[in-house]
Amino acid sequence: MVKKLTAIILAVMMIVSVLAITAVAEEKDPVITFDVQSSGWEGYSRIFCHVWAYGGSGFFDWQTKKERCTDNGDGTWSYDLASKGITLEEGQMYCVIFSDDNNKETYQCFMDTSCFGDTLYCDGTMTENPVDSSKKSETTYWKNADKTKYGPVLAITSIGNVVGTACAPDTTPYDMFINFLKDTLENAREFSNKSDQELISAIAAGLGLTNEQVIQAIIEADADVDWAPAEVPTEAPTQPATPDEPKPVHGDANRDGKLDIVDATVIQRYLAQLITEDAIDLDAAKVTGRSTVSIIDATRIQKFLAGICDLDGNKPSTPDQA
Ligand SMILES: [Ca+2]
Repeated sequence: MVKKLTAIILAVMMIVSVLAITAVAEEKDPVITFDVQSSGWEGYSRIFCHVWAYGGSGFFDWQTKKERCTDNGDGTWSYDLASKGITLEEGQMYCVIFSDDNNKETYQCFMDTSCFGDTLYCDGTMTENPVDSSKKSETTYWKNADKTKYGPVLAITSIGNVVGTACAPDTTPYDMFINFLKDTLENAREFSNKSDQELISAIAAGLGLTNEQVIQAIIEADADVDWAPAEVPTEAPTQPATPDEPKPVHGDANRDGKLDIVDATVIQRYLAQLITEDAIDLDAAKVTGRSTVSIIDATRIQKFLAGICDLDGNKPSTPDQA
């Protein structure tokens, strides 16, 4: 009986140890590879890899000895993080740039420990430097990773172009847009040669923002922009196309002859006592027909601009009412 038990225990131990070996074998070595051939770079003699913790600093100085990669002889070069003394922490996001000794470099790409064993390749497109629009670098993607998480870093550039595919873990496209409105819009206006309408519509499309989100962000950033939704969103299930006949312009709270997002903002500023009665047409602002102007009027204008209802608050899908 004792012998039999021992045999069973031995058998179980063997199975456990085999499983443990399998688990270890599936863990990838901390090596990342760059498909230099896909970059079209020529005449280089060295390839370097620069890795840094997102939001932090690099492990080594740019193109120093510890950043040198190893030539695999097949057009790819690898960087063995362990051999350079780098340990990546689980759950931390990192960025990586490969470069050569001819001033060529890739655009920053997100990575973490799940990218070990993977290869970065170029798809032939160039990415505008988010800070300096005169600089462009090679766009890279991981062969086996989700582009929206580990791809080229999503950003709105200094002149208002959306670049990259992977949103940073500590922000959202919506927050990026608000920061753009607050910090970068003026610069983008000056150097992009685009109207507010073109700039903001392109950014919204690039970031996947809805008209409602754009309107909300404009209000939140307190930005004075000349933008209106180009199309009625099709989120409502039975929503027909906007009728062709022009609607009467109520709600022109700032008396500039048109109804747009600025009017909702003017109402909010008035309610917050940031402007006086002189700067608002109170009669025009009472779009809901109440005796005093309220936040409901501003909201009604926002919903109208987003195509959710008409200025009377009716859904566009009820044309048969009297
Ligand atoms: Ca107006």
